[in-house]
Amino acid sequence: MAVKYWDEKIETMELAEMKKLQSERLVKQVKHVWDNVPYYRKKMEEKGVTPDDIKGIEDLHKLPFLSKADLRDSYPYGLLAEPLKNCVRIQSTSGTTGKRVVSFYTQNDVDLWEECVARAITAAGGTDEDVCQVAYGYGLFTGGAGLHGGSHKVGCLTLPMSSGNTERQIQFMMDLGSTILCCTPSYAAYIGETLHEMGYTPDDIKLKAGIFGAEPWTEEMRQQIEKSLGIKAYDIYGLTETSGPGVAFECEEQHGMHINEDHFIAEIIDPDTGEVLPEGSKGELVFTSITKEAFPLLRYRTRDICVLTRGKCSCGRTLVKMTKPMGRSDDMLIIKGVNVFPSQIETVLIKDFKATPNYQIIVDRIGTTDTFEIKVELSDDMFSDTIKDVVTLEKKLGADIQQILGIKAKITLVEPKSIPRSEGKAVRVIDKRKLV
Ligand code: DLL
Repeated sequence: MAVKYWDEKIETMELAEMKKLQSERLVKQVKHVWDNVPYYRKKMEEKGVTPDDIKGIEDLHKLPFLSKADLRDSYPYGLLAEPLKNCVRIQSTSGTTGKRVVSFYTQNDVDLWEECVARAITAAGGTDEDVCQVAYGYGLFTGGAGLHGGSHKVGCLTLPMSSGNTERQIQFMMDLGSTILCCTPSYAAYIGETLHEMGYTPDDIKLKAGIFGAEPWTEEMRQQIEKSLGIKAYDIYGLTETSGPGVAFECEEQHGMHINEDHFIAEIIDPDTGEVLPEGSKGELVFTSITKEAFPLLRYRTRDICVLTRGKCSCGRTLVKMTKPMGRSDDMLIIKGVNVFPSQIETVLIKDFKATPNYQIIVDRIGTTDTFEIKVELSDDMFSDTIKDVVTLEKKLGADIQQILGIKAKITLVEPKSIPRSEGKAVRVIDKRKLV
């Protein structure tokens, strides 16, 4: 029988009790950071705060924020709170711009990270009877290591596939009877596509669930993946700075992700002013790690925009929920003065046009004018040799995008399979303006 929770006591804890636990851990953590991280201590001193001022979570707002710029300034060891001899692992971002984010772990940090991921796998219906295929990239990226560790913790038979070699993924999936697939949603869509191309249907595989994250994906994309693989697709969220995947996870309700609040205190702030916003407001997500030993970031600005909601979920968990990130406060596109979130475009493409989730948004600037092009890959069904059909479809798509965004985009329909597939995070946006 499926087990409902990995850690029932924590996952269903009453709010008052959770706040008490968070307060105790926060007080301890602030002292740990003050004593061991001169970089953050200086920031606290500049703000006139000492550990004595932090008596519980009600004082959290007094602490200074940390941002990616701080991580860059203190790269690589400046925010480390433990002697190197106590650290057993690093993981890092795939960052293509600036310096990479490097996160450090003690053995205890690794254990707690795996606990968080184990909760996510359990919430997706995973038990020690499952065969869990991990197709996130292994190596420095936290996806492979995180899901791998969580899968072991749950006791699943773990297939450390890493990403890539899609036909072999499918072969293993069939031969070994994988029941859970973990990878980025774009890679899951590609695996689904390849499965069908190889002449199989979901009936030929045993998959029942997928745990997908690391990049934005829409409800429409969820439905497509669920259909092509015959599974329930669950979202998982996290970032290298806070260990990796498993900061938040979806449950059977598939409506928002529960945050592992006993390890991470979440706040929503106004990204422009830094003011803490009331529950239910849309704003930038900020995390404070209250149990990490080696790399305990306090009030770290994620740049992810979302909404937090509290209230008992139908799954019985009381952990606060975050919506899917709705974009980022730093890379939301502003095209011709209009704020554009790639997810809005994806919704039109998939929901209204049943297009494949393969598209690219290309933004450029000629003189002082922004150009905005969306390349959309046709599915085999939509593909037509008649120029007239293609033009009609381009026009219709263009009109719908304009209605949603308020600005015009040049729509270019391209042949099936002509947009490069991703085995990791998909590259959806090419903003050439940044290169100038
Ligand atoms: O992507 C960790 C991860 C691995 C999460 C596997 C889930 C599964 P980073 O490479 O540091 O870490 O990227 C973190 O990715 O700030 C979000 O903007 C984005 N992100 C992560 N999960 C989701 C998600 C990993 N479920 C950044 N939905 C974060 C939307 C996500 N965006």
